[in-house]
Amino acid sequence: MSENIETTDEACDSEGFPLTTAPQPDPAAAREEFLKIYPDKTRKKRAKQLLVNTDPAKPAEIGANSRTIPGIMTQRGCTYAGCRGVVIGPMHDVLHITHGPIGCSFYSWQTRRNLARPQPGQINYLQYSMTTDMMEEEVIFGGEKKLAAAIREAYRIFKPKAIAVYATCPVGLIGDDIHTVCRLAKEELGINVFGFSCEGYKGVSQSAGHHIANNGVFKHMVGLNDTPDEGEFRINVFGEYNIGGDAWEIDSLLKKCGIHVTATLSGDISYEQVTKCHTADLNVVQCHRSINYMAEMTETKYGIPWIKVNFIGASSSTKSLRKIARYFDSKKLTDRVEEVIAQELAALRPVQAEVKARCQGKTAALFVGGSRAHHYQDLFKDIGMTTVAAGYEFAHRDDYEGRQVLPSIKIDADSRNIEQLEVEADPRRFRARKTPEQDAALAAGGFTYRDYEGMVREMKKGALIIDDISHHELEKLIEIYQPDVIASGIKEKFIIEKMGIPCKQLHSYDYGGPYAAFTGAANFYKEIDRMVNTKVWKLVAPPWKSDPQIPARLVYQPKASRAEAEEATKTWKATKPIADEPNG
Ligand code: CFM
Repeated sequence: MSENIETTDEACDSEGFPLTTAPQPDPAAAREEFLKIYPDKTRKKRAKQLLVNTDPAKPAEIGANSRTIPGIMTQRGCTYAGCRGVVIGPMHDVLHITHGPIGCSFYSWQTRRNLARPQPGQINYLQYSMTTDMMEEEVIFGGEKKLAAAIREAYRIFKPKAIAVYATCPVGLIGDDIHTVCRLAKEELGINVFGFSCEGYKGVSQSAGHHIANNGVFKHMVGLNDTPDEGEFRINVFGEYNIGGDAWEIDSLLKKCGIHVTATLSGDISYEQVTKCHTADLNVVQCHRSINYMAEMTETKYGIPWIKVNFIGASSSTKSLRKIARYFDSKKLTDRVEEVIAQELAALRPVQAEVKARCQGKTAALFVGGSRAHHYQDLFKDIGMTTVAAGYEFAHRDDYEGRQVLPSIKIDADSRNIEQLEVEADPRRFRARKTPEQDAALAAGGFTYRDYEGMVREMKKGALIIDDISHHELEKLIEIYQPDVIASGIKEKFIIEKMGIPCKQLHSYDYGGPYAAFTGAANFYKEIDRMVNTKVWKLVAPPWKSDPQIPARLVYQPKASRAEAEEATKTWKATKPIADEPNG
């Protein structure tokens, strides 16, 4: 049985990618064009992060997870964002307190759209944004007392089961000992209180925050409750954060198949569910980047194996369901999974066919986070669109090239900065989920564990792979490639749209979604159809198109001498402010 929803398609090239309607530029020449503006040192570094996919079967080494060069406009966020905002933030009945100035807390307050629908009797703190609101006085004299008071106050008002405290940049700089404050609060209040040293500067991006969060959740929450859920085929869905309700789609799909989700980490999850996730029998990993640490640690300590899945796109969801069924090796489950796949595809096919007729041959470029730039390519492929360029903001080499490169990744000072927990098998609770014979039988049937192959192998030959793309490169990409849609985030969105290309935000989904599973796929198809087939973007005329003076004033002069630069500033001051220009 085929895993693809379209098996034969004459509109595809020899690699199976949809043929593009418009002829595509030479990628090597485009790459040169992107790089040529940079000074030598910068160009050398960016060249390692900007590659042409010359041989998808043998991905070239990419300079991922390295520091962004100052002066380059990056898409990245900070370590605090990766810890508080991404991995732990969605836990809806853990009370999150940011120890820091007010802005860190404000900007991590619900901007990510990880939705929660607490069960009866559960509480949802996600609407709240709690902070110690550090001021000058605390930065000078220390903020530990204020933090202890904030924990007490929060406890008095809310009586939560658990409080998590997050350190921001100034906390690390002045050396507040949040862990001792948390330990004392835990003793005093009799609830679980723990801290995260996730200062924004701790790593090169939010990726460091994921690792810190995984460590903390593993140390302070996982394993506290040994009572397993009832239900057969118990799994955890790791690396799914319920953006726009995605986890709910995945949950209900799995439920239809008879698969029980003990915990989704951490989309719409309660404290209680996290504490018992070690009782499940399989971990399925959706976002490898943000949670591979947890998958590895729970396997070592408790014996739960993990597999990579992807519930984004119809073909990928189909493959993932079949893989889970193969693992459990139950005829009942396999039959049920096939029934569900057939039903879901029957409902989806008419939508897919209708949209595909209008989108076939169009192109997309994706620059998002550490997993979606890969996963969403399948959704575009479902509707006949090809990804001509893609990159992650902060992923590591394994997310591009596959986990087989892990042993060859050099640990630099920035990575060494993040604690690597020493984990051992739990003498009492480690339980191998399969016998060696069962594992051998699975392997003989082609089943693989811990099997993330990375993004590059699944991309078209000649596609551009761009890590931590800069605004300059993005603008050049638009000029040269003119993709029909770009999927990225809010920081790029309006630049892209001003250049006449629709932008689909893949972080918060622009208030759309869900896009996961078959039901979500239908939403995505329709959304992309609407975006790439509207004429509105082509009708947008930026002012510089009708006023030739504007580009002359704004153009960047990299080789200008000091005197020339000063002269240019005078001219700038002498001209009228842009706001007064007639709007072309
Ligand atoms: Fe994983 Fe995510 Fe992503 Fe991510 Fe993120 Fe996100 Fe993302 Mo924004 S955990 S790596 S740190 S799939 S918030 S839900 S969309 S950058 S691609």
